[in-house]
Amino acid sequence: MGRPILRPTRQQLRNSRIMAVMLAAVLAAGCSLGGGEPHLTPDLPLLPPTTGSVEAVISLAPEDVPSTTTTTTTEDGSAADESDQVDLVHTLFPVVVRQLNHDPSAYTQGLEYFEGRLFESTGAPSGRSSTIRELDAASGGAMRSEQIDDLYTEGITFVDGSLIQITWRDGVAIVRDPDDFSELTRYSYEGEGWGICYDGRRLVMSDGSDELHFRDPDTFERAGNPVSVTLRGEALPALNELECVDGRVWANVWKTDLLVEIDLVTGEVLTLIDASQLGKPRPSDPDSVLNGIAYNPESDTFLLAGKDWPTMFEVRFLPIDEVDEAEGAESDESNREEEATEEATEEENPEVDESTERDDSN
Ligand SMILES: [Ca+2]
Repeated sequence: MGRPILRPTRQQLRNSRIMAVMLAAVLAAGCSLGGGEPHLTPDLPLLPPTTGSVEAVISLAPEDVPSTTTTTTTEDGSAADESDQVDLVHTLFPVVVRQLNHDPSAYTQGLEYFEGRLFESTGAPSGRSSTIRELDAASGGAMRSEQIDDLYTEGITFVDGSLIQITWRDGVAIVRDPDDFSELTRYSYEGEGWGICYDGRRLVMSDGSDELHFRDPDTFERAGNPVSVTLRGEALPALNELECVDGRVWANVWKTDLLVEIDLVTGEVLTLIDASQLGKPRPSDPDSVLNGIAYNPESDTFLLAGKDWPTMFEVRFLPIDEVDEAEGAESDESNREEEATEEATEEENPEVDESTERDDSN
């Protein structure tokens, strides 16, 4: 059964394009995202935190962005148009296909599907306790939650059916049985742990810097050299929650509304996702940032979350231009689907369609 698709408005799309261009400009200017003290001591955000700031920029930008075209002189004296560089990184927009509930007291650090089941790891800011949870993959509600009092837990992933949960500054990774969360073993490691994913061969781990480290899935020992992640040639720090998909890695960029798709061989960012319009209004706490990305191979969709957000979003990433061009027609189609869904639900009762209920809930 088709489900209503929430489409961004033209204004949101224009904002998105300009945000992407601004990101490129800020990074090109060498602006640091800052490091250390993650989650507790926020640095200045990379991008303007409010829509208002973006709209102020819109008034200065021509209708058709990207608008940062500049001409520079190369070493051989010829002129180079930098607008070509902007186009090398694709910017996509998350189109919401379904909303799921999320515990508004869950400080999301890791989100992962495993064989159709959904798991979440939460951190422990301001005296809260860390947790490991299994969520209802259909509704998002917590089915099981185990409190972890002595660790500040971060990202999670699965290797051979076992769940691996890393910690921020405790220097340990806990291997758990996903059915009862019992500890099977634990590994020690140097440095901080932020995000982790498994590409089928190696564990990939972030530590808040611009580097991704590789580890042996059987020993948790370092495996090979880390890869430095760059966006248009500039280091991209503050890589947070990770998701391995088809040999590439997706990452939340901490304290921003951006996700990036990273080539693990070159470290280059291939795709930018601007999620600045997702989940608004959001919790007022400045630490309640977008974080948590899980790929569901069964539906070929991504699930995005935020720290202490009341809602998670199942999304597809769509090229902005395609959304822009198709917006009108698809919006009409979406309305027809929504009406058809409502009619079908009314006719097919008494079994209430849970998915329809969820579309209306937060
Ligand atoms: Ca993940």
